[in-house]
Amino acid sequence: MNNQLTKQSKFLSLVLRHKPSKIGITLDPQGWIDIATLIAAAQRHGIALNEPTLRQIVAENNKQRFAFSPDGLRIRASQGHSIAVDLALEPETPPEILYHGTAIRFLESIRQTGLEKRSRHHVHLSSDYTTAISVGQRHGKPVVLVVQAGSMATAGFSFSRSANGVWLTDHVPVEYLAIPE
Ligand code: HQG
Repeated sequence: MNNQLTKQSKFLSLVLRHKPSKIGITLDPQGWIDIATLIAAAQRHGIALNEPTLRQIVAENNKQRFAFSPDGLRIRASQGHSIAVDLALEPETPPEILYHGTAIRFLESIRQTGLEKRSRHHVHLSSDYTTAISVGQRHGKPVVLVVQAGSMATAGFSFSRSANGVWLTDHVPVEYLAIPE
């Protein structure tokens, strides 16, 4: 993805996850916005966005962060919101093990309270170790925690999976985490 597209993609993350008011739009309760409305609002605020560019961003985004509605008329972020949206994801049975990448400096606090959702709507978990490392790296020296997701599900904790394959849950208590010393 070239620089211009990456910039537009970051702008989309901002308005579709965190601050739609920045360009005067409102998302529906499931986080969707009409593509034509989004493009017009972006253009009014000096962001050169058009439909082909939007389609390219959705197709090429490295984490598949955005998705079109089945009728192709609306777009939303697949996960990672800080504003209130209900993605209406179905609960799904997770694999036995999931991974959470974080920074070493957070471990002491995580040992006290387990994994919390912080400013997001869920705790984000990955099914592969490599993804977890790169998620953790965003915060500092990375460390990967192993989550006993299968045991959590058996104990009644609910999991769902976003359109881009991120596993989501509300809280991971310490007893389901392997935390390195
Ligand atoms: C940490 C990216 C102290 C948690 C990624 C994480 C992901 C605690 C940070 C998505 C804690 C929150 C989400 C506790 C959790 N004490 N720290 N009790 N519980 N934390 O960014 O999981 O690029 O909100 O370990 O790929 O890093 O945005 O969550 O380090 O899917 O598309 O608090 O964001 O995707 O950080 O990342 P974040 P995350 P995008």
